[in-house]
Amino acid sequence: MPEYKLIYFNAKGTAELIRWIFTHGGITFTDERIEMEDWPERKSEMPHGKVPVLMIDEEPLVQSLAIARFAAKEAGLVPEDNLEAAMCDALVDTVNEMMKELYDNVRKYDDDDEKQKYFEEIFFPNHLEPFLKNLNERLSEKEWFVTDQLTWADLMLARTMMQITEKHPDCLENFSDVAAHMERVCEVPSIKEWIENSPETAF
Ligand SMILES: N[C@@H](CCC(=O)N[C@@H](CS)C(=O)NCC(=O)O)C(=O)O
Repeated sequence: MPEYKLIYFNAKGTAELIRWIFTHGGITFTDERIEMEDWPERKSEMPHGKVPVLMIDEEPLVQSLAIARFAAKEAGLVPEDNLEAAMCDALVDTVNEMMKELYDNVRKYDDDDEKQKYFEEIFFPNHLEPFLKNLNERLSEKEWFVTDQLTWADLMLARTMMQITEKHPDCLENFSDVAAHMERVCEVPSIKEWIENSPETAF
């Protein structure tokens, strides 16, 4: 087994899914967290000046989703079946695209009230709500999103729903099956233990 070192900020951000995947797979990794004040001098060490970076022995792997997919394969969280694996990718890409839309827009506003207004008046009705309706229907019939077992797509979904509900606690009010899915993932013993013991961070 190679040595894994995941380099990111002292934050959850786009690294937390990768941490969940390694943890769930019982794969040992070094969780290197860079403090913001050290970033200017560390940035030039990273292949594209960005994190997360996964060092696999001496080899750097970049891009959070490429790293997560790699880790998920190592952890047995990607289905063997090609179509089921693609279904996982499709959900992960959809969630990622939606979150990019959210972050690209909220960063335009300095004021928290304006961010909230954008969320309530634009993001929720146009992006999140239609997605949740679809998802809720599927999850009313299935325990896990793609197969009858947990995949990395379930982890991506639950992690993202946690992130959203931390800031907007009511948004799953009408989507009880999505809320139940998030709770189900958080009750998986490995994930539960990680959540309980991971450091408090600003984001
Ligand atoms: N598409 C890349 C984006 C990488 C990225 O923008 N990372 C941010 C943190 S989430 C970063 O390194 N920001 C610091 C900087 O650009 O100096 C990925 O998913 O890994």
